[in-house]
Amino acid sequence: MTTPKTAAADPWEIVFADFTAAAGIGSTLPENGPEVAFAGRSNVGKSSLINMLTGRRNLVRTGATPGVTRTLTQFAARTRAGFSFAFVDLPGYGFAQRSKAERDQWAKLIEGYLRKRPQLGAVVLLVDVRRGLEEDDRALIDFVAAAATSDRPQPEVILVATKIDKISKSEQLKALSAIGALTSVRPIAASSVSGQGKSELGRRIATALERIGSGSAANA
Ligand SMILES: Nc1nc2c(ncn2[C@@H]2O[C@H](COP(=O)(O)OP(=O)(O)OP(=O)(O)O)[C@@H](O)[C@H]2O)c(=O)[nH]1
Ligand SMILES: [Mg+2]
Repeated sequence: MTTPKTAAADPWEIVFADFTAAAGIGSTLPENGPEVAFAGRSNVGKSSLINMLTGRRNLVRTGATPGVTRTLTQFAARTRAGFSFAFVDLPGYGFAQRSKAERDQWAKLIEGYLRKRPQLGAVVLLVDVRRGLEEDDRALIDFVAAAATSDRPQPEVILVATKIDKISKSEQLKALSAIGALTSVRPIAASSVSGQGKSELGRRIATALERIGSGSAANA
């Protein structure tokens, strides 16, 4: 695998990104081409990673308090190579302080989306490198696999071990191989603070979405 040496040469770099819509239960996101959703525990850094990838520090609201993202939030994006697609930021799971009613609402919103979105080509699943893959994360992987239908093949799950800046190099190697041992997919090590993983993740997303074809006129 060759990694482009300069950002300017990177065809997967996102050169445009903008908010398009938010949806809750009972509303649907508009169609803005092939879609990639960002999933993971509350506070793991989903919204921060979208900001990092798009090079827009405040495109998506982030915060130290878990539960910041409460709706499905969609952003239109375009790569340097001219590929148009959409990001969807999902509310996080595993936020214990929430009431059962709130957790049920969450499940309904996310599961409805994952099950019914034909243009969903990839799910970026974030895990905190220090916590690894937990039960909720495995449940999400299983849910995505089970939601495949004849109309829609299973979206590709791209695993990201994030907040890698928080641990030393030797701890990183240990943590990444522990995560790798639990799944068949190799995690991408990333940090929204240092920008590590940006190019690899951009390439993986664009490749997965290009495979499902062009959902928007811009890609035709
Ligand atoms: N050190 C470090 N901090 C990070 C990183 N990514 C996110 N954070 C911090 O983690 C906190 C949560 O980040 P968010 O991006 O809001 O997390 P989220 O997954 O969108 O959270 P919810 O919307 O609540 O599900 C914020 O304080 C971020 O600044 C990272 O790569 N490194
Ligand atoms: Mg968020």
